[in-house]
Amino acid sequence: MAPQVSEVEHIKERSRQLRGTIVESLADPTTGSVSEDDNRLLKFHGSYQQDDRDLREERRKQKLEPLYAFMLRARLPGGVVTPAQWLVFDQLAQDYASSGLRITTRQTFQWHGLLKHNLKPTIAAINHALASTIAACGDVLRNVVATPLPEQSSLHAQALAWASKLSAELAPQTSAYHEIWLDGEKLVGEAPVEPLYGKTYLPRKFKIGLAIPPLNDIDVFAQDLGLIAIAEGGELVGFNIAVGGGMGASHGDPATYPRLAEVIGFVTAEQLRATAEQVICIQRDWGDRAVRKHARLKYTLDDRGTDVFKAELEKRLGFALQPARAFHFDHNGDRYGWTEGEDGRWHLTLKIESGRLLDRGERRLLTGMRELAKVHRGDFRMTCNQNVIIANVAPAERARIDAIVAAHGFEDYQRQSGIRRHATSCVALPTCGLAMAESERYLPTILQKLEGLLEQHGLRDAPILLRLSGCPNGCSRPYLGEIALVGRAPGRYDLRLGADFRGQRMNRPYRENIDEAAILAALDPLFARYAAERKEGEGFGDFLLRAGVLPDEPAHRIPIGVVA
Ligand code: SRM
Ligand code: SF4
Repeated sequence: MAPQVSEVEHIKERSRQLRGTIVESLADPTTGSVSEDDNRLLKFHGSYQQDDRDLREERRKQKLEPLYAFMLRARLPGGVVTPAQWLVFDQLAQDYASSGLRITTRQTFQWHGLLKHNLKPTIAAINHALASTIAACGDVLRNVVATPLPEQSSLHAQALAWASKLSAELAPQTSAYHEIWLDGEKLVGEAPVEPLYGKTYLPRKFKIGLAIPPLNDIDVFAQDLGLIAIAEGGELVGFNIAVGGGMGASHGDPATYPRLAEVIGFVTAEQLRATAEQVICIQRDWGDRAVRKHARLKYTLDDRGTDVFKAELEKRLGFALQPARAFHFDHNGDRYGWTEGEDGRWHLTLKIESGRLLDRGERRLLTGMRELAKVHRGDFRMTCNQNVIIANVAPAERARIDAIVAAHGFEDYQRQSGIRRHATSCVALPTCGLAMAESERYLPTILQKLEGLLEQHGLRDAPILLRLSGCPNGCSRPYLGEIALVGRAPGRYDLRLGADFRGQRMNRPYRENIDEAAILAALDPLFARYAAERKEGEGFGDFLLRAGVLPDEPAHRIPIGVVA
């Protein structure tokens, strides 16, 4: 008997390599939505159908269909955007999107609120600007992320080239994308089967991230495949390979859990392409196609054993991985302000709260970035902490950039509290269909209250890593926050504590399903102890473990919903 597979596998299989009936769905004037099957397939093209959850109830009462709109995500390996591309993306945000440009936790852009008939012109414009949205979502290799700050210029350029190469060479090959969005030639008959992905693509999404120590600003251990660049004498010699990271989980389901990737060895730069491909192929062949919640590489590894996985990888590669090389990470936050690269070019990292670029009162961030793009001669880099770097600025240009930044009300990172500087939050309501609680819209409120508490304890400038998620899927990588709030229900969160600010240790559950008053009440005495008892330079998460507030157990797999 053939093994049972989930319905999504059937949808993929009969889709003729991601075509389905997307063209017909887009042309249907009777609804703002697409069919359910096409909605599944649309993800592979970079878009999710959503509806405005703030208006759901009201529209239901009025017997109207939900206010359907589409989120579109770009594929930008390494988060690099040229000024010309920026201006195109910005124009699309002005013409078609509901809430500006949104920098994501995987250093790319999302546009929210696109109406169905605007999807095609938007995707076409992105492609004409020499970018794409293909495989930004879906059961494929997603946007490959890489340390964005080009301080170590030559090493960084090599690492970025690797991110682009992997992204391009391991992307789906189907011509469906061109056919649907770019008026490419229409396929007649059966679609040729993808060489890497086959007819059914991967069992689930797959993520690769490349970090250059000492910066772990991409959270390399949260990736399905994490690559840690190893340099000798300033030259890239290869990568440590880490497998099986992932943040997603479901409340009350112990079969799902966040997990950190494990380092299984080292490969030379020449061996990297084949290694990445074979890791993907094993997951393609071994991943769970019956239960989607159990279909990430992390579960394959835990089910089969990391040793078994490594042996299979070496067998398929025809060579053994070398022992992992030594590496050290300092932290996983961004470095704000100006930094000088080895080549004398300058880079300015700006704090963007929740990555949302929008004009609101004095804060005219969308306009400010547009003005910067008009004059900037280098490029822009999105960061995985939802910030933006104005990169590769000649020394003589700095003053002009500074003036534009000052005129548009960007967050003044120098005056911000330690916790505000490093806080991130996922999108959540009103667009995310999976959100159980507010996240991006709640961040300003909770930050202000936490700042109030911290100030009382003389901790205003303590750099504490706060991460907020509207549900346990973990899009802001909350399990790597020194403090994390993970949404349970409107106004209620799990409070997790104790990650290390280097992205190498996950936090532990501390209180479950509590409201704001209980969150503040739980943190107040801990802040007091931290202020009184911390050692010089000791992080909040590290302190909580040393002080015995949380158990200090080695764990790359910590269940959701079990209070320490
Ligand atoms: Fe995510 C689903 C937003 C990074 C784990 N994520 C979603 C969806 C598409 C909701 C849905 O399926 O209907 C969210 C759309 C919200 C909206 O309205 O825009 C969404 N995820 C995001 C973004 C935009 C969060 C942000 O605030 O920046 C990030 C886009 C990244 C990108 O550019 O590609 C985003 N998501 C992540 C990350 C972080 C990362 O990759 O570094 C994770 C945790 C790492 C991981 O994959 O394990 C993440 N998202 C998930 C999951 C849980 C997957 C799992 O293994 O269980 C879901 C739910 C799912 O896939 O079923 C999800
Ligand atoms: Fe939506 Fe949950 Fe991801 Fe937040 S963590 S964007 S609420 S899926």
